[in-house]
Amino acid sequence: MKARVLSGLQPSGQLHIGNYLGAVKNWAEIQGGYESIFCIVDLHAVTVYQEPKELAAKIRETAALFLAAGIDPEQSSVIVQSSVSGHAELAWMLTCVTPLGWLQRMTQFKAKAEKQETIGDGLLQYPVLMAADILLYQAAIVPVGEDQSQHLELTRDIAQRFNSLYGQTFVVPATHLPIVGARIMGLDDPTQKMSKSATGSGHAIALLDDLKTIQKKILRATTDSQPAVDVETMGPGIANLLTIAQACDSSVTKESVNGMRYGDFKKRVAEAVIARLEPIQKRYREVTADPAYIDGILTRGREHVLPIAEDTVRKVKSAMGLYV
Ligand code: AQP
Repeated sequence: MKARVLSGLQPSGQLHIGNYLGAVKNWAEIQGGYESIFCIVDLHAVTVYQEPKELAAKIRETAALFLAAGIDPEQSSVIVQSSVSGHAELAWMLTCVTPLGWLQRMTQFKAKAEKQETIGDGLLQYPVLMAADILLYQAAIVPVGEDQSQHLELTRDIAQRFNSLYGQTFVVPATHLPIVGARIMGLDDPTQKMSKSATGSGHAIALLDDLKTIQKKILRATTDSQPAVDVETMGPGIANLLTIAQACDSSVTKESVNGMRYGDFKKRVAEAVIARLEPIQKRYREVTADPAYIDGILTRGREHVLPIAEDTVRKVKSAMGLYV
């Protein structure tokens, strides 16, 4: 039997090249070797306010982008988190075994809480829900970008704590990071992670940006004031662009760009990114031409995973002595 892989992405904001290179590209590459489940985590998205109509549309857009970026519905289940009630149900049971201090230490909570006027409880509970997403399917491997490593560590801690309190119940999952592209930085500020929620038109390359806009954003990306690439001494801006190019096109090497003038180097980066995103955008247009197709994939995914989720919830309830 194949080991199970699970990962997810929030249907909020514009999916960007960091989400793709850090997560979805990796999912597409490994999906065949595992029993793969990829989840549109809409319950996570509502930890901050989402306009309801926009959220509903984003869920389908995200599913279409998964497919366009190489997730094969014949090999993987694509699901919407809120369509399987076990995610929320298990999250409550895990909340009850999670010490508050573990959640308050999460760096993403601290960073996001700083930006909110009022901090919803959901923002604090977010990593417990993420643990539930993973443990619900007894996933062995979780491919994510580096920013999620701390949440994965917490998932392991919660699983182990539950197992030691109530007996062996959960598989303790391992993190799987991409070799190149685990942390893509903002184009406008290469010291900050590229992020959907960051504002500023020059910050991120959205997967659906038109090709001219992509080129413009890359040509305007912040760098230091050296005239040419020096791979020994390059600053964070050039290093980030090089990572993006290498993750998009494996023929881009340090040697092949060393000594290039910044203008030419940026053109090479844009070429690599456009060559990677153009077929994804074409496929996206094909996939979205038939909305019923997307809904069919999501229904099929749900039907496939539901028995797994129900089995785990039953086991957890039984282990805790709840009414089964
Ligand atoms: N900059 C990044 N580089 C590499 N990987 C990244 N990921 C996110 N940003 C980068 C990975 O994308 C997956 C899905 O992320 P998410 O939608 O759950 O939310 P996030 O991690 O919080 O991503 P964002 O884009 O920064 O969204 P906001 O601004 O809403 O918080 C994860 O595997 C993540 O590691």
